[in-house]
Formats: sequence, C-alpha cells, structure tokens
Amino acid sequence: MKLIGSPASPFVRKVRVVMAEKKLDYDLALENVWAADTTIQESNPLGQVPCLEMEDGSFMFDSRVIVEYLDTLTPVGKLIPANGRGRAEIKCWEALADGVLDAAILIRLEMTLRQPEMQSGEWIARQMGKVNAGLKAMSTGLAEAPFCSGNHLTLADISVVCALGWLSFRFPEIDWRADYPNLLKLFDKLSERSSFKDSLPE
Ligand code: GSF
Repeated sequence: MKLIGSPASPFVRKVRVVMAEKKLDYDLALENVWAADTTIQESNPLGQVPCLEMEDGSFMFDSRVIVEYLDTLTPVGKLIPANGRGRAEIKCWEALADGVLDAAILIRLEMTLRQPEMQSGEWIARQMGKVNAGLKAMSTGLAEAPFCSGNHLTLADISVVCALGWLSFRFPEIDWRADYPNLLKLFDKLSERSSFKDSLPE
C-alpha cells in the first residue's frame, strides 16, 4: 500500500498512527496539495490527502474510510469495535476530533490565503467557537478515564491526540494544555508511543 500525504496533515497522521499501531507496512509518498504542479486529483478528485493507493492501483479516501478499512486488515490492535453502540461511540469521537480540525483548518486558510482586508472576523469567530466547544466536549467526555472509550487504546484516542497535536503545531495560542489537564494527561501518555513519536507534524 502507498499512502499519499503530507507531514503536517493531522488526517494523514491519524492514518500513519493507525498503520503503526496495527503493524501494517506501507510506503509514504509525500505530496504538497497546495503546489501548482500537484497531481493529487489523479488519485483523489477532491484534491486532498490522505489518499491510499491499493495494490491493484485503485485509490481510497478520506481518512475515516482509510482507517476503518485498515482496522479490518488484521486483528492486531483492534481500534474500532465491530458493531453496535461501542462502534458508534468511537466514530463519534473521531467525528468530533476531525470536526475540530476542519474548523481550525478553515481559520488557518482564511488567515493565510486571504488578504487581511478580505478576512471575515465573523467567520473566524464562528469556527473558533467550534474549536473551543469541541475541546470542551473532548475534555468532558474523557473526564478522568484512562482512555476516551473503554480501557484500552482505540481510534477515539488516536483521533483526539492527532487533533491536539496539530492545534499545538499551528495554533500554539490555543492553550488547551492549561484549560484541560485531563486532555494533556492523555496526550502525554500517547505521545510516548512510537506510533506518535514517528509521525510528529513538521
Ligand atoms: C480531510 C482531509 C484534509 O482536509 C479526511 O481525509 O479526513 N475529511 C478529510 N486534507 C487537507 C490537508 S490537511 O490540512 O490535513 C487537504 O488535503 N487540503 C487540500 C484541499 O484542497 O482541501
């Protein structure tokens, strides 16, 4: 398998961490989707990474579909329950973490791609409201538990820690570490794992 991605993308990181936790082999093909000469749309018409190229030459996106597929490839380190309420709970954590990222990425694009006089403060505030509410919901959901769901590592923890790591990387002014010590505890614990150490955003 070949994973097309960029080293800064939190969604690509989520896939890389899942690959590592499940001990799956893959090649990483770096792609800058913002470069004028990017060929990403030959693989993913939506022009986004991550995109997974399969052995038969077909492509799979987006990150939620890819990680769900990867989890079926081997019973090693099962990250998503097979069915039922537990499965929905994990997918909801993932949707929350990805949604925080989507909102934060919109802010970043507004602030980096648009001239200052064209930027909408109202739009930025709307998205920041989602980031802040999302962080609060993560903290409330985690409470003092060792993991987001159940008593072992799941896709929920991976998604949350990838989101927190990217926020620290791109928005150091969002001080989630001070506001949510329980999220920091989870973050610090998972950051010790080689799957996270080997995929730090850069
Ligand atoms: C989001 C991927 C995404 O936003 C997923 O795979 O989960 N729902 C999708 N990728 C960004 C890179 S990043 O900021 O992680 C991307 O490829 N953006 C280029 C574009 O044109 O949207």
